[in-house]
Amino acid sequence: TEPLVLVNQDGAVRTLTLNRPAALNSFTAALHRQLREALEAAAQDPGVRCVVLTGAGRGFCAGQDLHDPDMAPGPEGTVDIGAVIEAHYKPLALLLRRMPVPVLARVQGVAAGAGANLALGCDMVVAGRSASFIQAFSKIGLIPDCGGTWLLPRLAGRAVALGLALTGERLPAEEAERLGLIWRCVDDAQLDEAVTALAHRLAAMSTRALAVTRQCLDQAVQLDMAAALDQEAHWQRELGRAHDFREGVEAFTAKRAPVFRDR
Ligand code: T3D
Repeated sequence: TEPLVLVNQDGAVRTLTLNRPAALNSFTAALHRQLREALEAAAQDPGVRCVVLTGAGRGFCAGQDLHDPDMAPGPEGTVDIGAVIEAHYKPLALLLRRMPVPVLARVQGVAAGAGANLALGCDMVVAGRSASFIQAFSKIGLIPDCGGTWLLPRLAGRAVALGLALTGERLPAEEAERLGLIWRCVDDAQLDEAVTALAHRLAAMSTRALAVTRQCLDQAVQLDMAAALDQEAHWQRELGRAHDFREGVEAFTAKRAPVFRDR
């Protein structure tokens, strides 16, 4: 049987492709398991310095598979969605946030429900012009999950976050870029080139510094300024002792390209 996550390695860039195109790459328990395994394998592999997450076919990911047996009502006529969240969406959102390498979402077509928040939970999102993001949850009586309640107000502010989450409206990629939800919207024909170039650029940088940067930014939004400055001092001290800082300065002085290795 076809794997539900395709894994491709190009230099130091590992691309993970959600592979249930007939169901717009919506999540089943099996897809969750394979994606987590693939992310964990990438995290542990020193040859990986950037991960690209994308979807096969015409969509990125339509969120939870609403036809999955996990969604079938139990004896009392209700569905234990909490169990699915605890088992799958929570660990996935945290795993993404803690990856030791930058994670790039390449979004073609629709990213809906948890699929939208999976993309928005990546470090940078590059989307084709025909892509769109849908906080579909309110339409089926749920709230944004897979980190959506945390991500949306931080990415776009309260007014936009609530507008998107309450209406469940389709947000075209161009608008998503304008609102600051994603990094770039590019012409569909340029998507592969743009993602490949950015991924290799990130892969050549100091992986450790990039991972610490994400961690510090995420922490700092919850800190007062003095505490954020303490955090900067702590990590700058750590990174200042590491190989990559010496290499970066040496390369700059010698006017050559740096060769980073800390991860
Ligand atoms: O456990 C929990 O439930 C908690 C977790 C919740 C997290 C969530 O993600 S909740 C939100 C779930 N997702 C949605 O509500 C989105 C549902 N899908 C749609 O609204 C539309 O499909 C799209 C807007 C995403 C795309 O529309 P369109 O017109 O481009 O495509 P389509 O024809 O609707 O879908 C194409 C096929 O994919 C179709 O199958 P078919 O008829 O050709 O055999 C459709 O049923 C299937 N599909 C799309 N989304 C899902 C799906 N199958 C299962 N689950 C889906 N979410």
